[in-house]
Amino acid sequence: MVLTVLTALTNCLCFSLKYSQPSIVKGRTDVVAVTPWLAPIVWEGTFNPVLLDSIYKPKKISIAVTVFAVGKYIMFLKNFLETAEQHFFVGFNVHVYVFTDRPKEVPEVKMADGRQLTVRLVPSSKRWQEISARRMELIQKLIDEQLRKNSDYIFCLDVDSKFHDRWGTESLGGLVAVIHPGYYLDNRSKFPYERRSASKAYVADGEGDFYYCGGAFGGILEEVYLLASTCRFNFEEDAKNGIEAAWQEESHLNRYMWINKPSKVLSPEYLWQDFKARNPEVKTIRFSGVIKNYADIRPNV
Ligand code: 5GW
Ligand code: MN
Repeated sequence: MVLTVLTALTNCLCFSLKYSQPSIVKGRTDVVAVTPWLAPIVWEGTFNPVLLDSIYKPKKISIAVTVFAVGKYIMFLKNFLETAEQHFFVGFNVHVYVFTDRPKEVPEVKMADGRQLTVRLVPSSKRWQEISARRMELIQKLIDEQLRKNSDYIFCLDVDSKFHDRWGTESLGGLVAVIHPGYYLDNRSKFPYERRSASKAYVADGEGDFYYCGGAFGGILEEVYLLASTCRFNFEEDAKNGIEAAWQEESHLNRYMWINKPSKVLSPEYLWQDFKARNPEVKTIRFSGVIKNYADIRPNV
């Protein structure tokens, strides 16, 4: 008993923290902060960042990040890494794994103590669909070969994006998905799910909860491992049958999240798009996709 109490005390610094009293009747009323399967939907104003950090700090967690910068997409990496230093899990152990075919062009970005970067070489590819197909496989391999030894959580993020505000411990969960900023006000019939039943990414009419981003997902290693291996398998099955889902791995991810409900859902604050005007319920933008000139950056397809 004494031991339990001691452990409980050392496991959370929140007992010594002064913070405003939580309420179960007052809070944000303009957004929904919980899914019908009782997963939190993380919006600004629904959590206390200082309290959350104090809960996770003594656990000495490590967060792995995967980011692909293949071909000309290497040009986005500097901004991504520099802004991650300012906003992504500041004060925690973060290990960024950069997958690139241009290791010499990986920028030198000064990282704080407890943060590091590793470059993993990938072959160049003319067709994005090939890179995309291999992304899940490479994430799976990374978890197998490296992460089980040194990481607790993983986030897989698009490189053509940057951080503007805190992305931290409030985002941690078993299986974490981000709501796509382009569709969250729409009826599910408008979601760009894969609609052909021949595809393993198929979502039927009248099905689907939300439309999630392919550009950011994460969670604990084992959950992301299952996601990556399932999406990879389904992607390859489709390829064998000569079918490619409407939005490639994003379609497979959406199918996966329909079957396996995420245990934490991040609001579109966690992946906005720079070309989109901010809606009133979006009180802060934490991470956003930058505007890109497709003709400049994509290989010829
Ligand atoms: C993407 C589309 C067509 C051709 C090439 C690519 C591509 C994507 C590429 O040449 N190199 C590369 O590293 N990527 C990675 O895939 C980047 O991490 C990128 O952020 C991610 C997803 O592709 P995006 O960002 O172009 O997709 P959208 O849906 O965010 O526009
Ligand atoms: Mn992107």
